[in-house]
Amino acid sequence: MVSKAVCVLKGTGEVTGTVYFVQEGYAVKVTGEITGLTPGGHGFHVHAFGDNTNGCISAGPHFNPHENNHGAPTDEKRHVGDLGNVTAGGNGVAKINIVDKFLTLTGPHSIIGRTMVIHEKEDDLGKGGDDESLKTGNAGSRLACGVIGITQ
Ligand SMILES: [Cu+2]
Ligand SMILES: [Zn+2]
Repeated sequence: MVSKAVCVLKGTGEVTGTVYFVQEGYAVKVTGEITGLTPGGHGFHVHAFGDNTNGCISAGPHFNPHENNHGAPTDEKRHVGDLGNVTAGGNGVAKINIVDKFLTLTGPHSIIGRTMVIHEKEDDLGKGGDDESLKTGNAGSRLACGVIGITQ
């Protein structure tokens, strides 16, 4: 049974980060740090594929095994990958400390082998009032990403 995972975020620019995942019962605790961001909120999601052949774009859409619309982490219906926003301070550093009940490291909907993406813009959490809001949260381009892998 996999209980821990890690992801190193890299992109074409300055943004880098490390994200840790620990299975805690039916929830996953997500911690870590991302640096090189502009101050403010940045969309943070698990995307469907662990494919980085053409950079972060190859990771595909948000991980969405239940075919729901995009939403907030607190919504009952959302993409499994919807972790909302992380917020960078004036120093460009975002500290991550999330417990999420949709993520899992085991079973058919495991996030292992999929990709974590940090975005250019703030995620509108599906409340933006347009079609794109219900798919991506209008979070803009993909600044950095990494495949989620098993660790000890
Ligand atoms: Cu995303
Ligand atoms: Zn989504």
